[in-house]
Amino acid sequence: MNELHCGRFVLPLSRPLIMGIVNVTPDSFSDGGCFDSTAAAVAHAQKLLTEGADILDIGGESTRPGATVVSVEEEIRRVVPVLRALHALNVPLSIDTCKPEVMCAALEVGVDLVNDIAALEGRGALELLAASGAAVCLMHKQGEPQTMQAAPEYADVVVDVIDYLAARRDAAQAAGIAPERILLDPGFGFGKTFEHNVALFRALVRMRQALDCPLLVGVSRKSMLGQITGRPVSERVSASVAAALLAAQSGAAVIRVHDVAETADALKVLAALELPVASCAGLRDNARLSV
Ligand code: 7PJ
Repeated sequence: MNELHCGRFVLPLSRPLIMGIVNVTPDSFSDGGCFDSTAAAVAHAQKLLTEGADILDIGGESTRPGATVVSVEEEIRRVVPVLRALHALNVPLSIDTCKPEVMCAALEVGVDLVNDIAALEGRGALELLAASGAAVCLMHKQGEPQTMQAAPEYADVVVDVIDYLAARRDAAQAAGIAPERILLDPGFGFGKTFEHNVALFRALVRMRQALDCPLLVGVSRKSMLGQITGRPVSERVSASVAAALLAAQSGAAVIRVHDVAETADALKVLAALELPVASCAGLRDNARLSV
């Protein structure tokens, strides 16, 4: 599949797409209340567009580990005015929610993609999406955001995640969602230890092949990058850009990021300079031989 059918748009997947994160949450993971009004969220979204975002992902509930649950009414109150304002801009709009009622309200406004960390497991969510023209991102998580980092366990994290995503992809298709409308996401940080996240990142190429479906990767500013660099959230831009680049090189179709301008530059460098995979391996082998 080399295009994504995404509501009003058909997006080519010949290069990795940048999904820019727009939080409309006072308690959000890293934007912490800076963009909690409609006007500020819309302004932030416009900035991300000028920086090179291909898709805007609007979220009204923080799903960071330990975050509190937001009511349906409150989430709709946060996101719908922002979606309405952005809809007129004619750019691909995504709603980041796991609540079918919020999906419904967002689809009524005309969002092009539903980004669901619960992979359309909510009651009526599959049917809702099937009846729309929107694309969907089906993400893997273990447990619920409030408790998921307590003690995540897997028989084999890569196999378990592939099996889950394959089952949700099949359920979506059986409900009537066409394959060209589906993205899959291993869900970095959602009920995963550092080692689980590393194993999944290293398996991106394998996952892409096993699932035969474009992948979305979201590692921007996440704790795994804090563990690697020892830096707090506010200082994880460089690590996030490095991880975005590696995800793109591993074949990710969509990269979900906070820092759009920096990621866009990095992806331009990748597009201009990328060596064929085989010759990269050759160089690495040569380098090893010469030391
Ligand atoms: C993800 C997400 C992710 C998808 C969040 C954060 C936490 N949606 N929503 N994938 N993460 N599809 O941005 O740190 O990884 S919220």
